[in-house]
Amino acid sequence: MKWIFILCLSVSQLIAQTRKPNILVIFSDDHTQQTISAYGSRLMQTPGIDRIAKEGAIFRNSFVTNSLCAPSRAVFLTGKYGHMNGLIDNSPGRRFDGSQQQLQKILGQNGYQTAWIGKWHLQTLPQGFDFWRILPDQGHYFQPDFINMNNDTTRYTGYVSNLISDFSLDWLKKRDTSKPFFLVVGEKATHREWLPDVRDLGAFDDEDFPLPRNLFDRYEGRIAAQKQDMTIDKTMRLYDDLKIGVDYSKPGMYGRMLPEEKAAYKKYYDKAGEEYEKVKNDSIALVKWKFQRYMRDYLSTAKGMDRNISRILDELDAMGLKENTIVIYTSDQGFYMGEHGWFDKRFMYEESFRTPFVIRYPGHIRPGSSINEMIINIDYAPSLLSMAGIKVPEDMQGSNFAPLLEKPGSVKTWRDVIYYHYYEYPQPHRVARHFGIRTSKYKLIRFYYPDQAWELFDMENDKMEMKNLINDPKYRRVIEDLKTQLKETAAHFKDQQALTLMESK
Ligand code: SGN
Ligand code: CA
Repeated sequence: MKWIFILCLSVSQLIAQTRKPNILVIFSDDHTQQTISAYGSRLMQTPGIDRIAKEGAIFRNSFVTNSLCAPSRAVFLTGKYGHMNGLIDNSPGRRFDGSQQQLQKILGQNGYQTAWIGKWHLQTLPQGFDFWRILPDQGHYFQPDFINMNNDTTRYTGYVSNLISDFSLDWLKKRDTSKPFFLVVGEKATHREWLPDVRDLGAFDDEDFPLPRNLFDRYEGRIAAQKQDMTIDKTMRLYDDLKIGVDYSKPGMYGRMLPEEKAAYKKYYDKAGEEYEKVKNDSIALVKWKFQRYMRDYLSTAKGMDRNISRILDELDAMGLKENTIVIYTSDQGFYMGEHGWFDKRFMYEESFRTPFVIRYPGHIRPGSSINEMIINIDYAPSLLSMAGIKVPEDMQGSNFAPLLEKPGSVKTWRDVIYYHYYEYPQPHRVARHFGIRTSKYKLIRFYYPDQAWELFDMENDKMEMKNLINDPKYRRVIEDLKTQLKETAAHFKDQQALTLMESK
């Protein structure tokens, strides 16, 4: 196994020491690579995100440590796995310890002005930012409340993606221009229940989306997949998710809409309700119909967010900030768009294990760069610190990926194993606890609660992860070797719980 040793200062670090770059991170929620045209998606066009990739770089193999919202945000800010930063799941009562070392605090100590605006989800209030305005918990799409720094909660009129951009641009315009900035724009889109902006309703009505080949997966040989509760068929809700039969006079997410928004929604989804009546007694037709509706809502929500990303880029460039600003678009994790019959995330299978990551830094990253090395969200904090010429604390667990950007293909010592650990069980989707590794060729997963099970996938020949090879004698040597690597990797990242579990069996 190879680990990375960067001994000398890179070019970007030397430059950063003279003039520190601004850093703008657009951090969305549940927005997955399969729906982004820069990643080859044919489902929709995402010109805003694609522009960052075109003018900078796209990481084709970008992963998370734990495919869940709050844990992912904690990883971003600390550069550490959940078992080290203390936040392993979203469960009520689990609170992020904001007093610990975090990216924004280190940047602040090095002259940066820092802000987080939008979805936050870490339960405790942000610490170490000069400014924040956050959605409480998951937040709402229409007329959302935001918590302000004086701890008051205010309801704002508007659609969440537009408001988050308004607040972010406003902060940028009013910031102290004598300092470099670090701004995180925390998007709520594309989180469940996928409520599009009114102007995007019907944007995909002419499309007939291709069904994923494993939409009707029967989960043979994969016990955790058999027992989950996140299918389009059984888990997706008619009222809340598919917007059928909605009573707009009731309080809640629909009740927050303005009268004209309610009218537009009612008109649009009444038509969907008529379609539902035609398919509701045919179980196969019903799943296919729900899949199409889910795609339309999710992609329409993504469309509104992507338009806002274009808007933020336009304004940033118009403010003369293009040259000296690192712009990143990423999400807290990926998502299932019907693959395995699912929505949601959590599993170490590709669709939710991956997350988009594109980065622009004119003059430092060659436009149109495409990076194949495997990065993981523990890398974000150390990489940003390095690019800003700031020493990376030794206890951060990620690696600096800046050298990959300077001369794509020239770094010979990058990691060849990605480590994952997911904890949240049983609520809300009954996905068993598991940890594992992925190499370029294989994925080994150990499920440990409530059931004990191992899974092995050949990632070159079974990209959809349908065939668990763990009991195939042909792979005995491969499995032994991967188990050794899994132990070494868990030890490297100090995951004592995983090590103990492997010792017990
Ligand atoms: C809510 C959703 C779940 C989702 C979690 C976590 N249910 O509980 O479907 O998995 O959030 O999402 S909902 O009925 O409230 O929509 S995360 O992105 O915050 O991790
Ligand atoms: Ca999320």
